[in-house]
Amino acid sequence: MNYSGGFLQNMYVNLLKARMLEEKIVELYHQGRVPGSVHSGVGEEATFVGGCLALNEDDYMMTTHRAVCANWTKGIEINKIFCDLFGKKEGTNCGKGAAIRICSEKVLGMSGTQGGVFVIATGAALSLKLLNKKSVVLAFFGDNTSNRGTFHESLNIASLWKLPVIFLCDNNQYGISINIKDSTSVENIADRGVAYNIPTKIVDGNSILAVYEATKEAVNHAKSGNGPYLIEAKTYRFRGHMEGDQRSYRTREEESQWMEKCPLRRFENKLLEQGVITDTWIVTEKNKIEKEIENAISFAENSIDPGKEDLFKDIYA
Ligand SMILES: Cc1ncc(C[n+]2csc(CCOP(=O)(O)OP(=O)(O)O)c2C)c(N)n1
Ligand SMILES: [Mg+2]
Repeated sequence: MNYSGGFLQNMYVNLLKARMLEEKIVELYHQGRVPGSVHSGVGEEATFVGGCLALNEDDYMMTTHRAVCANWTKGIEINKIFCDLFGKKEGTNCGKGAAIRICSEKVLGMSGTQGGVFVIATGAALSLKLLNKKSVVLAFFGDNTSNRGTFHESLNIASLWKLPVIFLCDNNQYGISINIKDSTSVENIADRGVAYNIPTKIVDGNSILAVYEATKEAVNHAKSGNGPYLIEAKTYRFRGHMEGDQRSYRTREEESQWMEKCPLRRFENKLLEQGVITDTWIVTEKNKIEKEIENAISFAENSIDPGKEDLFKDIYA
């Protein structure tokens, strides 16, 4: 497909923002400034950002513990993202849910138990259908989470009822320390869609354009009333399952082979070759993003913690 220079520049800026945010979170964690744990998405940004950019403003998204950057792409203010990361009252979850419960009207967050995403996203898609709304729900999930029963139940009912939900798997090859080959009965997560009569697509998860185009196709499919779609984006997490993980279950060679396919570097080189961006332009954009991130960090670090009075607020019972 042919895209305008402006479109590609915007896509690049979103990808760069995602990388800089993910790297900053890791840096802050190792300085002891992020309470709780960090599951870095460095290396997988093309999947998260590419999927998100294929949505319209009125579409919904559900993230994973590794897709913090997608919240920024989907329009949540960076100040609020850092407030959530630091457990501050002005966060989207009032400082009570850390990174995994960042949410907005259009971001339905994630479920702390792996696999909750499928049922929540399918339920949200059911309500969209009943309310006759033309929006879709994009649900990100990890490869190993497709081994949960909720995946199978949700794909079945979503297909039967033709619900507007897109299941987008970031297949980073691992579930904590287990390689997918040792945990999963199929070679491709996408193969599982066949059992539920759901169209599928496997894409290079380190190519932002490939993920964007597949998700656009899935969005059009769902919005035309044809029901769900399953996309598998093959990618890799550059860091451990969580910060502190020594990665003794895989080799440094395997890691460097994947780092050669860095999604940011690849897209950047392509756009430089095409003359869509220049080195000076990149430096200017990086400086702008760096400032935006630093301002958000100081905003969040100077914000107040939730009080005792907030403890029982926003609880559904
Ligand atoms: C029901 C449930 N079981 C186990 C866990 C612990 N857990 C957190 S992340 C994770 C790995 C998930 O792997 P994958 O879906 O591939 O996502 P990735 O971490 O690779 O992004 C597990 C087992 C959990 N949160 N919920
Ligand atoms: Mg995984």
